[in-house]
Amino acid sequence: MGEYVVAVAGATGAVGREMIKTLEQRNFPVKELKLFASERSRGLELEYNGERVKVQVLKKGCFEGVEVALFSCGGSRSLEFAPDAAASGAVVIDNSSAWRMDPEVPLVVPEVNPHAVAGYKNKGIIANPNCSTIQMVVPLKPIHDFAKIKRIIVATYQATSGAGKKAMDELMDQTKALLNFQPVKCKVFPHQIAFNCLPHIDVFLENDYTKEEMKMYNETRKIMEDYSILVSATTVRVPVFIGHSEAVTIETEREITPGKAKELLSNFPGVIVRDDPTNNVYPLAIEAAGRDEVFVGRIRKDLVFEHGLSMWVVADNLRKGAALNAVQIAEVLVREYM
Ligand code: NAP
Ligand code: 3JN
Repeated sequence: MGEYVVAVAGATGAVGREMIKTLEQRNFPVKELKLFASERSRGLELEYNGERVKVQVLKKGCFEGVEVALFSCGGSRSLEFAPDAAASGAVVIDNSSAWRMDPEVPLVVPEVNPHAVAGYKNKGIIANPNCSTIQMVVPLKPIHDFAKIKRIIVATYQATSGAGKKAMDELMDQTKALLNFQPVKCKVFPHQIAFNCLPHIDVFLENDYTKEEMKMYNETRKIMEDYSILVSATTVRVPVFIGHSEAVTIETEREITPGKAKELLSNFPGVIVRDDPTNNVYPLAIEAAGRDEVFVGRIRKDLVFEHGLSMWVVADNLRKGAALNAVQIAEVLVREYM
């Protein structure tokens, strides 16, 4: 395998920094690493493999010579700069929602639909799904293949890091303020997040769901390549720094017992089953933080659907939910196609 000129756009953000760490930890074949962010970060240096790399300003033409470009600098920048990077010859792996539902852009979770990477040839862009969708479809894939999922009802418990670095700071600042009997300031979230839960992630849409909830609906169907699957999601921000948790209930066409689901999940790449409730063993955000796998537990027969299962799914939203999944896509790309 060769080595590649790799760029990270949005390198200074919560996800961008995790991307740099992930490239290093997974020994991605990097010939040269270029880092881009906004004017605010001009001149800043970030560490990669023991070396200091200068952050440059993202601008048209900056991707000349880049072969793989990992984007994590927001949807409007992706819309503006991804076509430019692709035109310069880079394959863009974009972490925003900007390109996810474009029929010509593949939306990939490597454990689920790695073959879709081939679609990068259309526009030179591959989309990385939303974090809540990624961690849900990984364990649902083997169950879908065995029993065909008809409906999914999911409630999420999403960490503040999903909303970026400033959102994590807000949770920290509010927690400190409240423990010192001081008033709190709300800048990132519309209400106090410390010691609270907000059933509101991204904007509200005409159907009264949020955009985050509709991402789970639309993206799940595209990744699973099955538009008959229905998804009802309630996405909730909770006062956790890292690690999204999800209560997932599914209805399947064929019966699947909890035992069979555990067997399938135990053998599926990227999944760890933690399911021994009598000994208080189930997935926890604090244990998933910093880990690559999706953790699944509380697997039980659902009491509502004739063929139904309920489970608790936890993953590090910055790693499997964002940076790691993007780097895994890049690994498939260079291994199979470049
Ligand atoms: P963040 O911590 O706020 O970081 C934002 C990054 O974008 C920073 O590097 C910032 O650079 C850069 N940026 C902002 N405006 C820019 C501009 N005008 N030109 C160039 N760079 C600019 O946010 P984050 O949590 O890392 O998320 C970044 C993006 O990733 C999000 O907007 C979202 O699209 C995507 N995301 C996806 C998932 C997922 O579910 N897969 C999860 C989280 C985020 P400066 O430091 O210079 O401002
Ligand atoms: O809030 C979370 O936990 C995940 C957030 C993801 C996110 C944040 C800002 C913009 C996205 C995303 O990836 O769906 C976007 C976006 O729409 O690009």
